[in-house]
Amino acid sequence: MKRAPRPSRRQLVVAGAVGALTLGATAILPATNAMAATGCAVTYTTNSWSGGFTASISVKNLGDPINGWTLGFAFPDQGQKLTQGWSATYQQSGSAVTAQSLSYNGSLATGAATSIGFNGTFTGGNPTPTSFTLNGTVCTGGTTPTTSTPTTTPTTPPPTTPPPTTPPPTGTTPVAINGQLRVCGVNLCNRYGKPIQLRGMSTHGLQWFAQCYNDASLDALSKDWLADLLRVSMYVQEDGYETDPAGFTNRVNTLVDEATERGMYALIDFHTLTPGDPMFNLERAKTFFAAVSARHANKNNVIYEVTNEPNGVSWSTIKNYAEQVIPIIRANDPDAIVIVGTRGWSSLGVSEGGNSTEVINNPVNASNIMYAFHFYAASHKDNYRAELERAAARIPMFVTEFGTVTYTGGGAVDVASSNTWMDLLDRLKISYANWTFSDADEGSAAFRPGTCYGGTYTGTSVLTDSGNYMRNRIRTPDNFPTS
Ligand code: IDC
Repeated sequence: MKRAPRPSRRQLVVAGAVGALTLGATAILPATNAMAATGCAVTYTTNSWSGGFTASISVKNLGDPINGWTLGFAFPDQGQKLTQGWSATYQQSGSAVTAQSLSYNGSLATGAATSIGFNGTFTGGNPTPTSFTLNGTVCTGGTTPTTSTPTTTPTTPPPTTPPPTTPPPTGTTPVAINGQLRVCGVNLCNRYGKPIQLRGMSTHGLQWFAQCYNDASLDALSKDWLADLLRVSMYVQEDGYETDPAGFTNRVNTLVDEATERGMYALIDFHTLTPGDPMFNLERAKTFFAAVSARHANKNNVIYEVTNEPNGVSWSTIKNYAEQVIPIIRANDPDAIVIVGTRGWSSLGVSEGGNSTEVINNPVNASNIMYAFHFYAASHKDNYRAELERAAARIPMFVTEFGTVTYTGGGAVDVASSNTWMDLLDRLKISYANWTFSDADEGSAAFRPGTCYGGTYTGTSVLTDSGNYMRNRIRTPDNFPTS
């Protein structure tokens, strides 16, 4: 493709807590003919807090279409350290940083842009780099021509490729609207790049309540409860996965397929609980996640939760475990979100006397990940809420399990505490799955005992207090943003 050079332009805009800038100027002309036209424009925006910052980067290709890209830049200050990135694979060496495209955002047509970002720490100064390269070309906002005779008067106007737009939804289910999700900043974002909250239910242990998961119950979850999410809770011990790996893998796969058919997101929970050290199950986790990620690699609705509730172990052990399991998932399903449990039964450490600082200062070395937080409303109150809110401003949080009752899974619904929790999650757009979509004989179960042998799951007559409470919260309109 031959194109005329554009007039040079240069602009610098500074905005935001630390700064935002757009770079633009004519690029250096190549000496050879018939080179692909190259050119790029980068917008880099940061938000900072004491010691940390989030960078949001828009990368626009102004040259010929490219398939795979590497963005390069240098932090102006050696004290800046990239901690967790998303939508690209990041590497930092000294102050030099590279961000490499992933399979889903590597292709950029002429004029197309994609958004990536990361969290970082800094000791002071301005964390805004001043120069970027895309596949080695300095991003000056201009285009380089394909010929070495740039003085020729252009005979064709510059291309008028419209900005890329995400196609409108093809259906009304949560997955049809939101598509492949990704982490952006501290949020869970849909295919329009907009933060969303998923609201849904967790199964009970598949080894005990298989009878509760069938077409009728899952139809009720999707069409009567209007849930966005099914968490598939596969215990590893307590007569779970370890007793029949192939059988439990099949059950999980079947339930993921059932969620997919109904346009719901599926959260695959490797439900470790006792023992609390996830390393006890490392080899099982590797085998299991290799199988399920291969099976669901082409789906856009699967989220992986690599360990349910680590307890009695350090954050560094959990992180080490996650960093061994995540690459196995990524090898098959590179763009899926992975959720990592936190210390103290996924309490961000609070239930073991800690807090989220250990995670914020030492995040899992992987992109597109979130951290799990669990609570039981009758047991866990203001100090847990405060810690979740503090963490959620820094790292992406997902409430993969919670109860309206006590942490034993039993007792009465604590309406006041549950309301406060739900309002907090809604306000922060934190996604959640409630324990449990089952008829277990315990206060946390949504259905009255015996429901799963009856065949009817819709309406309120089959529900417990907790089920009724959760159905009311979940079935309000989602209002997912679509532009
Ligand atoms: C509980 C179940 C209960 C079961 C017990 C042990 O409700 O029927 O006997 O596990 O397996 C969690 C765990 C979750 C617990 C739940 C309630 O993730 O497995 O389920 N809970 O105790 N963390 C905090 C509470």
